[in-house]
Amino acid sequence: MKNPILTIPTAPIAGMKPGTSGLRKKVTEFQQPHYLANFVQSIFNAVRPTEGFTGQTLVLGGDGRFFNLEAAQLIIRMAAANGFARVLVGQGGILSTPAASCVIRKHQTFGGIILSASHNAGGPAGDFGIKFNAANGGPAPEHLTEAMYAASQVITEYGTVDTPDVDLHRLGTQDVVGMAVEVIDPVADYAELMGRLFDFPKLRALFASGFRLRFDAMHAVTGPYAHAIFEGLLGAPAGTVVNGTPLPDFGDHHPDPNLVHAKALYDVMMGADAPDLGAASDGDGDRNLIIGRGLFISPSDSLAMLAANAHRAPAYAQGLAGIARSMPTSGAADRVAAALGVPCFETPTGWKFFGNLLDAGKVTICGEESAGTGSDHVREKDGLWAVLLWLNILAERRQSVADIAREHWATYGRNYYTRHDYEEIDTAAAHQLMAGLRDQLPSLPGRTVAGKQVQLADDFSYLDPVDGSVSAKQGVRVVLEDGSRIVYRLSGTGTAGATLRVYIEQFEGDPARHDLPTQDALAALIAAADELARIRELTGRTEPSVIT
Ligand code: VG1
Ligand code: CO
Repeated sequence: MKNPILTIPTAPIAGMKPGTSGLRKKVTEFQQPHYLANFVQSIFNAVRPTEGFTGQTLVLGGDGRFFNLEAAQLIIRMAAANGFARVLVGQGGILSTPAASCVIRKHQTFGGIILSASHNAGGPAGDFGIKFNAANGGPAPEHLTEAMYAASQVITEYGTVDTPDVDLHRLGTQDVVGMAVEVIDPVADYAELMGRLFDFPKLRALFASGFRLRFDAMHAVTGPYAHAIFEGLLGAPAGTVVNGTPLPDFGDHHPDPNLVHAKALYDVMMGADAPDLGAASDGDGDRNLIIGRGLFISPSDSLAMLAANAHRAPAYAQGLAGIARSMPTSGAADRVAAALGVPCFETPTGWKFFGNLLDAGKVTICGEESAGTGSDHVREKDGLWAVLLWLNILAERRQSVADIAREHWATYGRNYYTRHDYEEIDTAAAHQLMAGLRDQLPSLPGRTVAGKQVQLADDFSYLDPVDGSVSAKQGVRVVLEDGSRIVYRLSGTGTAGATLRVYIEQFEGDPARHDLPTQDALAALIAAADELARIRELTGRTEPSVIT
């Protein structure tokens, strides 16, 4: 019989450097001959143990976007050729990012490949992405993504097998040249984990008492999870979950749960007869948007409020070991950590930097200003987890989201916070802008910005307290004498031009001033941010594309 394993000669393709979260490119780029195969083989080459993949299991799933199914078939073939014993794949190729992390950990596998470009648009003209998570269930740390990139620059061949497609819709085990492909229910393991973390009987009682949730799955991956958990296990009425069917192009929307792309949800929550809680998630289910009746909760505030109240959910009843937040995320969580008497860690942007802290047991809850919150239950941020924790807190406190927020600010003070994104600006202009800021850094301390003295101006560098690795150039920050901050960095997830993110924060201790519109409260700093970086002048933009 002819050997079904094929070794295909190939050559390096430029530009395969993973960004903040995996390799993201236009679908059309991934569709080029050998492109996906080159990167998958580069992953395998970078992570292969000396003894090979014999006996190892790979987890595979994605957010349901266009090109996921073709990619899944190729990866299964390549896993077989590379010697894996088993692939666990979500039915229909579906696994949310947090569910993939859960499956990797629960089944003690080698790791997993997640097919997603997260909040980026999908469809044939949209984006595709691929990321590798290690055995702890977390995103590959920087030394591994660097190794993948290095492997992609010297690749000469990849392995695949000449076999028909597996049926990804049929649950159960199929054989691919001696490798077992097990198609699993993408929701089951994850739902079971959520049931252990939270007080489901109490949440059922909450919904039975008439509590109203509106969850917008944005036609992305959380639809099946949200239907099964909220409307199934917790008995919320049908219609609680909207846009709950994953579509390859997300219904032609960006699956980004922010105030631009989830505007419909925002409008419902600000309208008459709004539900008690509005929430949304992104393409791959790791982000969350939280809106109370009449009040948007900034992700930075949500992290702080969840941390302050986490002990009300069974999983966190014993308290928190510590809290971690990404550098641009507001200091609201730091105030909670201080009150709890636990450490607060400041990491670069991207969930991969939380993995070591979580593995070492140094932190229990982590979060990013970009609507990512999670805990030590998996090694990814987790959108539905955040919604369930909010629900559990609401069920215990029996107060509105707005009342909880106002009490929180009265206790800890309010960190007014906003992020301004300038999307798809000219790449050269973006780099010029950042270089201009870096040049100013030495002369900024002592200067007056927005009426206050600059206390610290630097390009954030992170020393990982667990493995001692250093990640430099993680964002320019200008900190004023009262702790107010302006932070600038370029996005590492876009696929067209550059995206400048400007993060602005100011603390307000006086409860009489806790109800200002955020953009008004921060107006002086917003103007100063433009002046310092010459944003209008260099980008030609008069306003941000997205304000959160
Ligand atoms: C963005 C966010 C970052 C997040 C990353 C991945 O990165 O700012 O906080 O971890 O997306 O999230 P960047 O480099 O574009 O700022 V997701 O939901 O795309 O996996
Ligand atoms: Co995401």
